[in-house]
Amino acid sequence: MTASVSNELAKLVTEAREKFDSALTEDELNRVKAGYLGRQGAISALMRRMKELSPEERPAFGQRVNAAKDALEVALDRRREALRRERIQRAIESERMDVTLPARGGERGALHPLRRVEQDLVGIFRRLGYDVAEGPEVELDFHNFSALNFPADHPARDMQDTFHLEGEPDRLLRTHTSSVQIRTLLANQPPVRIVAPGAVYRSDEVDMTHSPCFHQIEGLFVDRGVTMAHLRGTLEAFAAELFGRSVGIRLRPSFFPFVEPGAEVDVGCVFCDGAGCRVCGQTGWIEILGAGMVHPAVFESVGLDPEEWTGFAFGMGIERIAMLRYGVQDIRLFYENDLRFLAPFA
Ligand code: 2NM
Repeated sequence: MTASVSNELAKLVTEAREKFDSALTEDELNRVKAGYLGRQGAISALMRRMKELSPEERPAFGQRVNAAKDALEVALDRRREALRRERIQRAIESERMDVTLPARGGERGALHPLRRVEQDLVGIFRRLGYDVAEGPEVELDFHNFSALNFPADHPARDMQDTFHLEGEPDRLLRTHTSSVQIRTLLANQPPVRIVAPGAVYRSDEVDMTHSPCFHQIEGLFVDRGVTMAHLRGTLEAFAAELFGRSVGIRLRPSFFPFVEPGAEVDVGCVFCDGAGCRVCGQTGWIEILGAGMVHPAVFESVGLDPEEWTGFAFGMGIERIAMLRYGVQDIRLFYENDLRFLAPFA
């Protein structure tokens, strides 16, 4: 009896080990384990047959069964660990990815064409030695008009032309970035060389070339002994950089309250080389900016002596430059965020 039960035990251990080793998954291994080591398993069944043994034989048999159980647990653990490693290895293989591949899907963002032109213009002036200055879009009347020599009855100060803040007679949306020039002159002793890019607001009717919010970049150079010749040289250098080659410029007398003399500045048409075409309206010239020598009254309103200090200033619309550069006919396209328009700039 002892011998046959012992034999069975040995056979059982051998057979269980084989089955453990041939289990292909951790689930299968658990099922196989239950068949041997579970309550209803073969080892428990063998234990129940202990009563067939004589009392003297039982302790030794019990020990052998326990030893067999321990051996099976060890075999089980080993196989379980092997299966776990295989599972992880398979996951590593099947989920392997090349993190250096470019991302799929999604669209790449790009600078808005107005921002790109703004950055290019700022870049040109930085290389000419200018710093960039910024100021608030909601301004005081003083910075936007009074200090710039706009008389009290100037039409730009009318509600019709400028956005005023309700119930705040002194506050408005800046109509040009000249307000930043004033702030800079109030805060810094000359020499001052700055450009002020940014959004400005005018109560215009919207059409192909006008928008109530548009963008400007204005420049200011103040030092002792600054002349119109410096202005002209600066604008020639700027135009050459902007169009990538030397282009003629032309100054036509014009009026701005904050300069004297003032000028509108044209560049030789880069589309027809001055011969006359649709872009330049057959004139051979394209107007791109306004400029002039800083008015003595402006110096006085920021506490600088106009006998000591001189300067020039200029300003241009970023939309206008972008429309020329990219051949855009309608300013509204810049504000609609229609990707059919924007994507080609990316
Ligand atoms: C322009 C045209 C002419 C200008 C003048 C000043 C300041 F503050 F110095 F007086 N800032 N910007 C100026 C002069 C701007 O834009 C068409």
